[in-house]
Amino acid sequence: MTTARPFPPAFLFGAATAAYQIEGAAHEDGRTDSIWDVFSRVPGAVVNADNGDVACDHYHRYRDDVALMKDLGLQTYRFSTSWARVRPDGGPVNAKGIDFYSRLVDELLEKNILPWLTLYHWDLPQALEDKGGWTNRDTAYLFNDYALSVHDALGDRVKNWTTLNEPWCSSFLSYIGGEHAPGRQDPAAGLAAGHHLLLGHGLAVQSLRERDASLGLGITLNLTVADPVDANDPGDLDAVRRIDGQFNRFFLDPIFRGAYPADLLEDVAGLGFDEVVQPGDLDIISAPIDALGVNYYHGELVSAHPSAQPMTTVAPSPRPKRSPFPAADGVHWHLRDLPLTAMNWEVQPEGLTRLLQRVHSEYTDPAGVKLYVTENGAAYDDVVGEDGLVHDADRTEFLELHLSAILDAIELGVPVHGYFYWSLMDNYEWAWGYDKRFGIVRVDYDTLERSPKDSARAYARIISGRTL
Ligand code: IFM
Repeated sequence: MTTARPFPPAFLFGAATAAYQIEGAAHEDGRTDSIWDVFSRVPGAVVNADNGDVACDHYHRYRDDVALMKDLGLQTYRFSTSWARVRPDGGPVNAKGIDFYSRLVDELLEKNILPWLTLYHWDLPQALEDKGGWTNRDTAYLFNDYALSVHDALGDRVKNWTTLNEPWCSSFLSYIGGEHAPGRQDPAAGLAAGHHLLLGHGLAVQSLRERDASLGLGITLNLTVADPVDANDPGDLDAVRRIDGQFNRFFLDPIFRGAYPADLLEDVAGLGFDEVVQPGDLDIISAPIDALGVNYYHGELVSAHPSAQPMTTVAPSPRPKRSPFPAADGVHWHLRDLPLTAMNWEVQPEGLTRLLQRVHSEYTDPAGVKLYVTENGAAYDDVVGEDGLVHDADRTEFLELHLSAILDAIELGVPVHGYFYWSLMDNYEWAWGYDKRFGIVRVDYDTLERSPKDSARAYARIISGRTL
């Protein structure tokens, strides 16, 4: 008989979404194009040429969605605000746009659900991209202005603020890999974007802190755990170093240590990065934070040598797996003998335990920063049964395995403070359009009807029992 494993009394259970992926209402109440509206119209950029014009229509259905969260027993809800809705074209504040978030927050609080707000989940106003986007240093300062205007309206009710979601994606994947908006393919631009995103983060942390010392401020990173195919092969170890460098240390080191890693700077020498980083920037970027959000989906098994087996590829996009980072040419991904999700991502829960241990000991513990898992989830090819419901045993197992991996980390002395399943509902999965379903709630894209899957019921039981 296995004994039930309790979660710590203050552990928060939640679910996450992002503005462009669920809101729809892309042309309503003054909202103007973001880079995703424009990128999704580029032929071939997105599977089925899908876009977020309607998405899950959360903009009009948010009350029902919050009621659903309440039914599931969620304690917290992680969502993002859309810059293009709040400050269309990056210009003055749009009262109707910000009012939507104000109503959403009221609804959450009324249902006793803690709002966990992310300011930037990849939807830069296109008008700012036209001026260089994140390659333009000014964008960092405009991000700070935008953060303050969201705080003007919601600061009395929202206490947990995340500046950026996964800046690896909004810099390297977007400006070097070309796989996400704005679809550029320029290594120097990607590095500049990465730095300016971090600068915007630091500026916003400083000014929000100055406004209200009681806020919980943080950032969410998509971190990974990289392992070598052969731990005795120097080439494989170097592949690990480079992958760890671009996903983890490029972001963690400036935030927690006020410096970019020396080995990465060497790797990218000649790309003008030293001119991008201005004196004083790293002091801003390393402004103390309260919370680090870790998004974990899978780890990486890497080598300097191609895999002997034909690879199904562990692809973060509809294109073959390769690293957008300039210093990662020649890194090869290998697959372990692990189950795959519909994204072809390996199900590797123990990687989450190791990642949390490492981040805790090297970064968050010394800085006194709280650690949360702000995203983790799986896409599967859901089937609607004759009863009209989705019996997604695979997703339930994924959820339980990863919650168990978090409990393992907690038992090993890593204080993890909460978990947000990605995602509350099926939604617009970027370059995959609506093809990949991560939700614990099914969305019928014809009727926009929501129906909780078995995994939602399983999560609700875990939350109410606070044990696994
Ligand atoms: O859907 C995305 C989300 O926007 C950011 N993190 C990963 C998720 C799944 O790919």
